[in-house]
This record gives sequence, C-alpha cells and structure tokens, in this order.
Amino acid sequence: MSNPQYVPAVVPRLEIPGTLTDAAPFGNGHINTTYLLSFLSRDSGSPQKYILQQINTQVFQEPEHLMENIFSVCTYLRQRVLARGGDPEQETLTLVPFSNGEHLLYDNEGRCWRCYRYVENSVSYDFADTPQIMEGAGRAFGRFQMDLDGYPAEKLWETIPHFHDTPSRYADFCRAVEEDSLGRADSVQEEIAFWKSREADFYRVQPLLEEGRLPLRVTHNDTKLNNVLFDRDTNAPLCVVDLDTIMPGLSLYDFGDSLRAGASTAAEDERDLSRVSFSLEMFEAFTRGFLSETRSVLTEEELALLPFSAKLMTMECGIRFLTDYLQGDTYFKIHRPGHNLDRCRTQMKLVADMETKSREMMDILRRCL
Ligand code: ADP
Ligand code: GN1
Ligand code: MG
Repeated sequence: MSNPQYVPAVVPRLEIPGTLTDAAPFGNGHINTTYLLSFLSRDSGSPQKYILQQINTQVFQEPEHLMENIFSVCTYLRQRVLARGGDPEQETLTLVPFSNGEHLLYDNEGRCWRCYRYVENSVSYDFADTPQIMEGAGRAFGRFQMDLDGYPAEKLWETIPHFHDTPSRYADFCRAVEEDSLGRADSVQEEIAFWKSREADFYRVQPLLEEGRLPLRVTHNDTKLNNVLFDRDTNAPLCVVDLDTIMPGLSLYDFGDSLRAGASTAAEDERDLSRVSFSLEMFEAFTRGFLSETRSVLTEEELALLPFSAKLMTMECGIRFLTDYLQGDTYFKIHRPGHNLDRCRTQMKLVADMETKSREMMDILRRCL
C-alpha cells in the first residue's frame, strides 16, 4: 500500500472481494471528497478501481434521500442503456454496497460514505481544449436528459431545495450583503454593484416555469464539464457523473450551466481576467451536440431561451460564489484566500462578454436548428 494516509476507515466495510493496493484523493469537485481506490481482485487476480466519496452533508442534508434518488435513477438508466445495446458499466454509474448491504454508510465520526465502480479508461476535463470535447459534452447531457424523459419526476426527492431558483438565489445574495457578517462587503462594492445592476435578469425565467410556459423535466442540474467522463483514447463521451442534484428542473438549467463552465476560454478561478472570455466556437459546438439529442422534445419557448440560459446560469453561479465569500467560504471548497472572489470575477467577465455576443449567440442557435 503506497498511500496508507489516504485510506478512509470505511474501506474494509466495502463489499469488494480483493486486496487494496492503492488509495488517493481524486478529481476537482467543489463539494464532495473523492478517493480513487485500487484493488487486486480475489476472483480474477486483475486490478479493479473504485470511486469512494464522502458526501458533503452540510450541502446535502438528507443523504438517504439523495442515495434513494441516485439508486433509482441509475437502475432506470441501466435499463435504457441495455435497451439500446450499450454497456451499462461504462455508460452509467454502478453503486457498490457496503457489507451491511446498504449503499450508504456512516463511519464512527458520523461522516457519510458511498462508493461507485470506476468507469474504466475514462477521463474528465476541467476545461475544454477543443470544440470536439464540448460537442461531446452536449451530446452526453442531451442524451442524459432524453434518457430520463420518461422517469417519474414526482418520485424524486428535492436534494437541495430552490437549487436553480434564481430569484431565491438573488435574495440570498442580498441578505448576505446586508448582514455582511465578516465585514467583507466594503471591499467588493464593484462586484456587488455588477450583480445588482442585473437584478431584472434573475427574475426572467422563474415566472415562466410557475406559469407553466416552460415544462418541468428531470434534469441533472450540475452540468459542469468535469461531470462528463470521456473515453481516454477516443474522447468519445461515455458517462454523466455527479448525480447528487438530479431533480425536477428546466432544460435551460442543464444547457446554460454547461456553457458557463465549458465555453470559457480560461479556468473558473483564473486571476488574469484578460484570459477570460466566452467562446462562440465552444457555444456552437455544445449547442450542436445538445440539440442533436434533444431537438425533438424542446419547445419553441425553451429553444428561444437557450442563449439567455448561459448568461443566467453564469449570473447565478457568480452570486453564489460572492455570497459564499461574504459568508466566510463555507459552501464551496477553497484552496486559497479569496478563491471564491476570484471565481465570482471570472463569472462577471463571462456575463459581460456574453452580453456583447447575444446577437451572435442567437444566430448560431438558428444555424444549429
Ligand atoms: P463533486 O460533487 O465533488 O464534484 P463528483 O461526483 O463530480 O464529485 O466526482 C469528482 C470527480 O471524480 C469527477 O469530476 C470525475 O472526474 C471523477 N469521477 C466521479 N465518479 C467517477 C466514476 N464512477 N468513474 C470515474 N471517475 C469518476
Ligand atoms: C459545484 O460539485 P461540483 O464541483 O461538480 C456546485 C455547482 C456549481 C459548481 C461551480 C451541489 O459543482 O452547483 O455550479 O460547483 N454543486 C453543488 O463550479 O452546489
Ligand atoms: Mg462534480
């Protein structure tokens, strides 16, 4: 065992017949704590890998509900993949039980754990280097949505209430500014003013949902590029991961959030803002991929709002980062002081850039249709 310090105490309680050979922190998620475990299988003698995750229970306060959603959705997706002749081990997540037969385990310190089989020969990207990657991500999230088209939405628990309710996010942000519990608001007046001057935009989509003009679907709700696994050799999209936020939602949330994260020309936490812009080439590639799967079900009203959804989801994420900064960085994992503020500033740069490109985005959408 090369890294004994990274072996969580729950590992012996996993129902895995074999010997642990390695364990290491894995991935760049902002919420859960992920480990990659390597085993030597007792049955076949071959190496096998697993993804063990400590669920962030500050963010997901009802882990049993969350796991119920995931188990049921994975079972459903498995059937869909089998029906089209695909390989469910590569195209969906497979949960691994603990020795008590459950998919969720609390350790002695009250931490909460779950485990998946590692999707073999996969890779995820924090940043899209080529339009092919973005088109692949578009296809992956589009297909994911189509696969869940017939899933009974009323069966899903709402794992984070009001997750993409942008008026409610905006109200949380205003409250954090008002309370200013750490005295940080004075130093970020420019950022606060930027978001406040766009208040009306936060209120544009939610009423359409409430009036029934936009259909409620089963959506992923966290469609960051690194939540898609690609084939390490061919870069073909394989599998959508991070299913914690599957809930009833709008198609616009999944489309918009992917572009926020994947069409930026720089990392989400880039400090040199001159490197941050919104790439129309990436927008076109993603749109093409997404529509190739979803075109037949999206309504005219949904289609018309796709370009705006990229801006809306970027605005939402921007105020979430700033709110967390004002409240003392308790939600998103940070790796340096001011990390959430840096993230907020890249979102501002992207929003401002999208505003100058909105007509071109509409033209591209028309071309893709
Ligand atoms: P977080 O909620 O913290 O973002 P994720 O579930 O997205 O956690 O996992 C973090 C990263 O681990 C993902 O971005 C992906 O790269 C990788 N990952 C997650 N599940 C698997 C899996 N079953 N097989 C291979 N890689 C995975
Ligand atoms: C979080 O879990 P991860 O890193 O894939 C967050 C998303 C944000 C994203 C910003 C449950 O995603 O909503 O858009 O960070 N997930 C949750 O990078 O809050
Ligand atoms: Mg993730």
